[in-house]
Amino acid sequence: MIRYFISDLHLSDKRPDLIRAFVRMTDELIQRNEKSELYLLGDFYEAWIGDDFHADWNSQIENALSKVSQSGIALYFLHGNRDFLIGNSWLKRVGATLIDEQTVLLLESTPVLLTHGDEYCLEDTEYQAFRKTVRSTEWQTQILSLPLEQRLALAAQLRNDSKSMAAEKSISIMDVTESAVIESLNRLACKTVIHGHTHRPDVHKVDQTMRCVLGDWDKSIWLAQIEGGIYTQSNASVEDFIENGLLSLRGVHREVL
Ligand code: OKV
Ligand code: MN
Repeated sequence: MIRYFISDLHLSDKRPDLIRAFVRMTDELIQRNEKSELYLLGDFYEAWIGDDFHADWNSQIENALSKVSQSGIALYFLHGNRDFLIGNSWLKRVGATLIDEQTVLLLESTPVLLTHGDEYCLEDTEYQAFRKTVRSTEWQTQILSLPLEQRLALAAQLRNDSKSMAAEKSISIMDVTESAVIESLNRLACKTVIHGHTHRPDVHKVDQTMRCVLGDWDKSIWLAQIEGGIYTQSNASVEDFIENGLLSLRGVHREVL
């Protein structure tokens, strides 16, 4: 069994190259014909404004995901801070199963925590307040009742706000508070966490715990996998990947769980 993990693809009409790379990746994972699972750990889209949104660029993505689930690869999704409005219609369309914001995955007998990771960015109190609002069902119900055009405009507005705010914030404020992650791991009796969000791909070993941070798709694409108790994280430039696919991936971390 191979389990694949990706996050922070930020797919949108602005990045047809990333869409091509993603479609190529799914095609190759299907061709491999192994028993496998694919985990989408948040911010799969740049901004999801509701399952009633339809566009050609997104049909390609949904078709690719449908083929994955129909091929027998179990597909799992958890919400990020940009695609928290993904709902049951989308999940059904692509054949994905929604998993909790914090999910403990049992690998043989090793528990591994899966999460997007933004809930651990505690130094950014302004962000945590914003998060609390947009993750509330009241706010989401209200937003989803707006016409699509208004939701598009609101998402663009919020993205601009975020860009100007991020420019004023220090680099460290936008990273996770490591002690909070470790606390979570202890509470959930896990020694390993896989998360994204921070765009700082790495593997951190602290206090006998391992924090595997997935990479964001921008200049390069990233894929992590766990097979036979080994965690491997690899990347390739977008151009290389579109040209040569999985063969172009270079490992940057290989760790025993
Ligand atoms: C992060 C903050 C924006 C603070 C909006 C649907 C909706 C997604 C969104 C787009 C912008 C969040 C998700 C971001 C942090 C902000 C503004 C203030 C205080 C919609 C889907 F509702 F409009 F339809 N957004 N982003 N802020 O850029 O990540 O931290 S964001
Ligand atoms: Mn994120």
